[in-house]
Amino acid sequence: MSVLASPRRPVSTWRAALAGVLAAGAAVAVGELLAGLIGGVRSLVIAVGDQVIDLVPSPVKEFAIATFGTNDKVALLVGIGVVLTLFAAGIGFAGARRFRFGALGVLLFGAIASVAAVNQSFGVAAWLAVVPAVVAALAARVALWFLLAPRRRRPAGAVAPAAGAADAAGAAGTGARAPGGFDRRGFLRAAGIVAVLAGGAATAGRLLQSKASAAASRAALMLRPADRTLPPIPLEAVTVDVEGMTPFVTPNPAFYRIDTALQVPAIAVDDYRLRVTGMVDTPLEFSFEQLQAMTLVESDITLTCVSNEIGGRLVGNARWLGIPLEDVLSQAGVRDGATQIVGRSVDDWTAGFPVEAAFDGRGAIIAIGMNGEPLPLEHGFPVRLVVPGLYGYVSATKWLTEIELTTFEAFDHYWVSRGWAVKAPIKTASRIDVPAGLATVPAGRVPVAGVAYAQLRGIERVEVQIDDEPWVEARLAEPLNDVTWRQWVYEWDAKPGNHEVRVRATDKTGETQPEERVEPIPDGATGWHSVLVRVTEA
Ligand SMILES: Nc1nc2c(c(=O)[nH]1)N[C@H]1C(S)=C(S)[C@@H](COP(=O)(O)O)O[C@H]1N2
Ligand SMILES: [Mo]
Repeated sequence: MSVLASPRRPVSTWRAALAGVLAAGAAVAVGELLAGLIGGVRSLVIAVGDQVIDLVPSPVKEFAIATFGTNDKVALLVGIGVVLTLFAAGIGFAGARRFRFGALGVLLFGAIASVAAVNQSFGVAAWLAVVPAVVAALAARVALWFLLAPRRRRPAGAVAPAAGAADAAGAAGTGARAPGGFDRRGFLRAAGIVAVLAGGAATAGRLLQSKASAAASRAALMLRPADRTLPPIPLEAVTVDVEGMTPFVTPNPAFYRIDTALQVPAIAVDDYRLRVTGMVDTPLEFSFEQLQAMTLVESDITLTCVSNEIGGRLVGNARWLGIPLEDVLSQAGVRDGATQIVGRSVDDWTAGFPVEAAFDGRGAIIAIGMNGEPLPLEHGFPVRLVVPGLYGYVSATKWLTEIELTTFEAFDHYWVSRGWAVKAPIKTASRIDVPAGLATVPAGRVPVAGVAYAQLRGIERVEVQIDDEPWVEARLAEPLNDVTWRQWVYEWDAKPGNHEVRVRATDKTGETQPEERVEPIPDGATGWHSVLVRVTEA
């Protein structure tokens, strides 16, 4: 390594400085990545920042707050960035003269970060807290060496290889050294490689950290019990006792998930804000605590997706905990003329539904809980909307950050601007769950069972048809309410052979599901669900 310590020709100042800054960038990026990968370990930037805050005398802190106000933290991070950049440029400059000086700078750097990391990590062993700082310092040293190291020169007359990386191999054995390593293009390429690697690592680290902090925030959250509770669900009454039957309450991990989010948005409760905006008398803003302090109600609601095919599984039933949407809107005061309530998520997805749906007593809620837990991250943690009777794409905004009062003329929400219907009440549907399609069962008594729903209207009747026989009525379990699904069963006396079993439901307005099959787009599928069953000799 002695050759590294004494390059014959110093590299240019800008190159040395850039090498130092990029090495520091690599260190910061590695710190972010490890903070994302190792639970409880903090970002090096944040650890150093918190350490600075701890060390700074309070008059300086007060000055900072007075000067920068709520931007004081941004100002601190910018300050750290500037100092770090200058320090890093210095390291690059020193390293270009003598690599060991640069390495010493990196070591100092790593030591400061280590001390900060140990002091600022809570509930993490010191040896673990120090890992990101140590690895970051190593990464900085490697990056610095990569950018400043001398390369073997090509033997005279050799054909220049296309890729700079081949230089060293092509020149092995000549012993000639080119101090300062790369030519200009080679250096820029190397600098680009370091920058891209660092950028990727930092981005991945930030994403992992926000996910981890949202998960930690959810794990630590104890929801307040409801002010208006519901009695436990009388499962005996609302279910049919058939093996393999769909559970009445869908367990959270089994609840269907539909959204446009590639990466589940991660919001920690402490960072959460809900704004009520647009055509209201008083725009409002709520923290999670403020929302949770409002009247909390429980509500059993079956949610479904407009994209659900006939007989599909994009439907689930949960006991939600939340604040009546009406309460929040009444507090803000909805102005005359507002016709549409738009829910906007943290990732700027939108859904919109009529204002009446918040005030007609159907029980639209701003939900914070699902089946006795905080909302799962994939189902909108920490806050979402649930509106009985409406398909999810117009109503059920997850990761809700804004409720905007507007008109239907003024705004097309996400799926409306992509060709789906503006008004999307849930259509009456019924599904055969048992026996499964293409099942083989022995002849004799075969229970045919499933679910049916007609949110807001309620299910009046479910009928089953075997092949071309007349329709026969199934036995309905008790309804829990008119916005949840209802189970049904028909005791079929199955004869050997292949049979088609069909179902249709009628709602309490007397409407029976139409036979005609239509596709989900633009406002939900119609048609009768059927399954083919093979019945063998008993
Ligand atoms: N932020 C956000 N909320 C959203 C969506 C989305 O893409 N982004 N999809 C909606 C759709 S189409 C449906 S059917 C429901 C599904 O809710 P779930 O995933 O909790 O079952 O969420 C709705 N809320
Ligand atoms: Mo949906």
